[in-house]
Amino acid sequence: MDQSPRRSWAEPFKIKMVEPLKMLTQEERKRALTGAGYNTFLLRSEDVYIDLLTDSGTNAMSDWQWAGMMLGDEAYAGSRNYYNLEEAVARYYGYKYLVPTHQGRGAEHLLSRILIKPGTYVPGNMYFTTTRLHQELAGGTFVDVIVDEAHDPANLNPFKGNVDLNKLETLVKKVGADKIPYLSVAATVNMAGGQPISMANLKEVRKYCRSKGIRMVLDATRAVENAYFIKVREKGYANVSLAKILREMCSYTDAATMSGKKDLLVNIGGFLALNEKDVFEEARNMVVVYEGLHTYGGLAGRDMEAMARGIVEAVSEDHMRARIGQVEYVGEKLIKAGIPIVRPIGGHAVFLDAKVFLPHLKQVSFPAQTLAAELYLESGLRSMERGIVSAGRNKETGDHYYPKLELVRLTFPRRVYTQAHCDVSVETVEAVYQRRSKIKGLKMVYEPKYLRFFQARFEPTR
Ligand code: PM9
Repeated sequence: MDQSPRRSWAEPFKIKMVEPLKMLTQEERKRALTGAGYNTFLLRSEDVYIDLLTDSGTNAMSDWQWAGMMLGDEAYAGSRNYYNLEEAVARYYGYKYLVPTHQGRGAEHLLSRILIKPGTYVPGNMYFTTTRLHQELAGGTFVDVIVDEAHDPANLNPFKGNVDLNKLETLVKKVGADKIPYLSVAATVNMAGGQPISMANLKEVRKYCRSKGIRMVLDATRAVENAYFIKVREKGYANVSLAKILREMCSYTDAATMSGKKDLLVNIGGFLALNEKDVFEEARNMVVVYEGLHTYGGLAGRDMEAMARGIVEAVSEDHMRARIGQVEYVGEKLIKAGIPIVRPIGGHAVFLDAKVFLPHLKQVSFPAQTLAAELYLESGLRSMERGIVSAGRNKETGDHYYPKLELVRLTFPRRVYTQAHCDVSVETVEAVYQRRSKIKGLKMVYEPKYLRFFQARFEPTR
């Protein structure tokens, strides 16, 4: 990574197509927010000024990816773009077999149905919403085995995504290795604040799992961002390419689920990648039931081509330095302004610590949901709650889970916003911070059964 000829993290691209943005008046924003039940997922995109809801499917594609879209082979079976994707996954991720899916949860669904039997346990380095739900729907129980530091927003451990081997061992001793179909490792860990897992930890966990005959499945959704953190933070990797680091990470696992909508710079797409032939055969059988034929998995040929090309672009050192550089730029400005955020700054987003931001609100008054609503009211900035609402309910007791982390995520789509947009976002957070003591909480007035954060509705408390 030659940094000398360029200032800071400046983007390694120029813009040749633009999409106009508009900002509603405060009165209009208030109406939009009330109409959306104080849930940023229920806002119309047109009513949003800067959209930091998610980095999922919101990326800007390159001219090379758009050119690839024109080469879409829209055959029902055996599209050439499927073979291009298969080759790219084998080369950059190293898995033998590929099953395309419409997005990440399609892959999670297939894998969970195949490997998880009722009464089994799936340990993981923190839960992710869709991943855990598919595990539970298949009859499994998720068990959190991430290091304690991950639950502490202020802890500066550079690898807060690491698996705690003691926690894993305790589970194995308690339930037996034969009750654990696989260990789920995410890189980076979204719900912990985009925190990476180290190569040393992956290696050590692999050794332990091998000795017990436990499979490892990688959630590779943001694995290239994780590879970047390994490169800049872990001893021995400074001069290793991101592509090589990624291959090494994957080599310690048996399979991967992938939401291509993040690292892979596309608007739709995902896959399940495997090394075990029999599991692959099962997945290929099931994909035709739930997604589409095994050579398209719910995607158009052009979507697969864009994703195959995105795989190549994702490991570009310049791209990743600018991508993470932008997130760090925002995070550092917020730290300077005294705003409480999760540290170290994550890969895909800056996470505001709503418990510290709004200390007068109890967790049952949904501080992160409230803060996300206030950011929208302030300037039309859209963010996402990642706290008690996202955590859902314990299926046994019916009570809310009360996660230690009560966060609001400012998530950066790749190659979409400029430094000036970043500055406006920071100013918005600062303005809400100034008036934080006057902010009142919310109550939930509608709660859907699954993944409630998407569609729940709220009203202000008096
Ligand atoms: N992540 C995100 O905004 C999409 C909406 S929230 C459910 O962060 C991981 C680590 C993810 C992820 C989605 C999925 C599911 C799996 N693993 O959205 O189905 O961050 O493509 O992927 C979202 P799909």
